[in-house]
Amino acid sequence: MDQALIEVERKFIPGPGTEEQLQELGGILEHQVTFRDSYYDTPELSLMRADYWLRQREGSGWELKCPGTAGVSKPHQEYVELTAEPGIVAQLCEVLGAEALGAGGVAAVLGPLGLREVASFVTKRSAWKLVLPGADEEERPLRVDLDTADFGYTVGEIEALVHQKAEVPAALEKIRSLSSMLGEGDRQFCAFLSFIIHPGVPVQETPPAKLMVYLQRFRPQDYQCLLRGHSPGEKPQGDERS
Ligand code: V4E
Repeated sequence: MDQALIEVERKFIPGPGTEEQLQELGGILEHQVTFRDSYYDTPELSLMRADYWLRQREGSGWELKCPGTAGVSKPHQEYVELTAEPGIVAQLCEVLGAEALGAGGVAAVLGPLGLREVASFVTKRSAWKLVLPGADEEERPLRVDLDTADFGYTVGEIEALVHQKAEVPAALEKIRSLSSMLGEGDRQFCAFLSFIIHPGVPVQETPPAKLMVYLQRFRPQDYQCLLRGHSPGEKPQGDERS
């Protein structure tokens, strides 16, 4: 795996006052950008079920998010993001149990690896950076993205980038601290949960990723398979229907 930063991140539901709160806390709006993400996987969703997320982001190229050590049920997540195509291809071959493929880039291995587009949507993003009040000025800032997807879902994400695992607990503490300062989101999230959760679907501690909401809305069978950890077409355990 190529030298990569560890992303420690936590999502929240922004409220109408979130941007003002960020400003009051000394946050700086770095840029506003609009981009399309197209996600790829096998028909069995082999990547997503293993917590690998392959996408082509307009303006950035190919990206593969690989799982870190934090479990998906924790309120924060750790991922290593690969952006160099040879590293992505090598990792894809490993996860999919395929023989190493030549150096033709990601697009060239989609067909041979059975990968096709499973989701595509546009995001409008306001990207903020912020050093928490009272923190050392030299400290690496937290990043806060406020995203609105073209299918009508808004979500925020607080992210810290660290070089080593040992730095994760401190990064997490800062994320928690900012998250509670933007605390209104928790109440909104509870209301949001009661709106989206179906009976029998496990309650998540953090708001869902845009992709998960997309799959829930537009590919509900794939979404259920992902939540339940079996592949599409496979009968879920305990499901006696023929
Ligand atoms: C990691 C992940 C997904 C891929 C998209 O990641 P996300 O952080 O939502 O991307 P984005 O565009 O909002 O931010 P950026 O990458 O620009 O910083 S989709 C779902 N997950 C994780 C996940 C999971 N494994 N299981 C469940 C139930 N939810 C979420």
